[in-house]
Amino acid sequence: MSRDAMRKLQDERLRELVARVYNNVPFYHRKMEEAGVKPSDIHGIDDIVKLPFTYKQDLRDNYPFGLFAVPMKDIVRVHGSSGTTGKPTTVGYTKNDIQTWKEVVARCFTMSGIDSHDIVQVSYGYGLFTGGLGAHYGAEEIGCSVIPISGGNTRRQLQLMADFGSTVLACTPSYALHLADAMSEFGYSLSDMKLRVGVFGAEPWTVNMRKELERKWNITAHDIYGLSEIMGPGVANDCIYHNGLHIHEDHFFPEIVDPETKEPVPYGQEGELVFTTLTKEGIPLIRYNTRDLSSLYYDKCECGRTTVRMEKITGRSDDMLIIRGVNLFPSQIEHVLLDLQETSAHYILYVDRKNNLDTLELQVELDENKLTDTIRDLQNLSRKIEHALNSAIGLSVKVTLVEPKTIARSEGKATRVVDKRTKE
Ligand code: DLL
Repeated sequence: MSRDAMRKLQDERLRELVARVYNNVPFYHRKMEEAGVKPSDIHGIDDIVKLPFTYKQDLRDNYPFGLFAVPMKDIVRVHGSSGTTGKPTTVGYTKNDIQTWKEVVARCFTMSGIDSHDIVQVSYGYGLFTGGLGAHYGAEEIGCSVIPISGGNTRRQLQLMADFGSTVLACTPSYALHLADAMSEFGYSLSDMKLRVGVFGAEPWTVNMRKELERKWNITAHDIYGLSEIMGPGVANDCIYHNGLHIHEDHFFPEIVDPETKEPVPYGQEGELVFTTLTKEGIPLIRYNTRDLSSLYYDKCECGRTTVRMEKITGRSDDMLIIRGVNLFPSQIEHVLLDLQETSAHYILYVDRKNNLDTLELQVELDENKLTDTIRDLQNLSRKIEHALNSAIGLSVKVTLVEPKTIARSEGKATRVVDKRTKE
């Protein structure tokens, strides 16, 4: 689709959406009144900036179903977040929403080179989390054979992967790493597996981690992005050129805003990613601020797709650590570690405050194939990592090397940071 045709479609869809939420969702009616904007003020997509933002707190305040735009009889599915940080947030889907969701995940999988010949092992969790069912419906839509194994039970994952000849693995990148490392423990090797593609997402991961997973599994790995508030997995995905993630902007209109001022940023600049769900019926969201940090590019991709691309997520604005005044994202640590290729990719960062000074300790597991017994080797290795981290992030980090398999593995989203500082 040409950019002009896409704009036209977005113009129409936004107008229709704004009228719909104004009439059906008291929360949006009120917010628009407060902002002094009426549906008749929205002529096209450029007018989106007149509309108020929506935040996670708004979903919490209207828990569970207060933002739904249709009666419950038209809702066919409910998903939600785990609610580890406060009340859970809930989202509802109509039949049409499920159809759209299938379609966008199918596009993501197609972009990853997957077709009806593939056997897709869905190792994202099934349940209120959107990963499992989202990937499942999308893969079925393109005619793949789906193995709905869900997350966890690593031995069984590997056994079925070998026995069924799974060609695609869909799970979080941290779980894909764990599964790769667990192969030898359970008596499997790459030659037992037919895997060729990974579709990984639900948590931030670096380009270096992609390369590591591609090497360990001998696959091509793709990045799938999404969030339950907007739909679940399937909002965007990278194509074979891995040059950013193509956003399905006929359904999810993206903007980037400054994290402080919430004003739109200049073209190509990083900021918070904001989405408007142009077609969603169950719980349409206007200018939902994801807090995910990215930037947008509208030029045509080498693959031929004309849809806007978002840069791989570097982290969330609320995940940014401020250490002795320096901004730090956990992904920067991962980047350095995987560049060095001297340890495993399993790590955890402890942040503390001693005598009013922030301290950083990085625990990282030794690589099983590069174990050493000499204390000098270990000391040299920690110093090498400390040095590399210091020059990359400008902070001193105490590196503690730990034995393989001592850092807790995650079957879903990994915990990479433990911040022990008391919040002031
Ligand atoms: O994680 C949906 C999903 C499932 C996406 C499976 C991809 C694959 P939530 O649990 O609502 O939904 O969490 C959404 O996870 O705002 C990001 O911070 C993060 N996230 C999701 N995908 C990526 C990704 C699912 N590819 C939150 N890269 C989002 C970086 C991601 N972060």
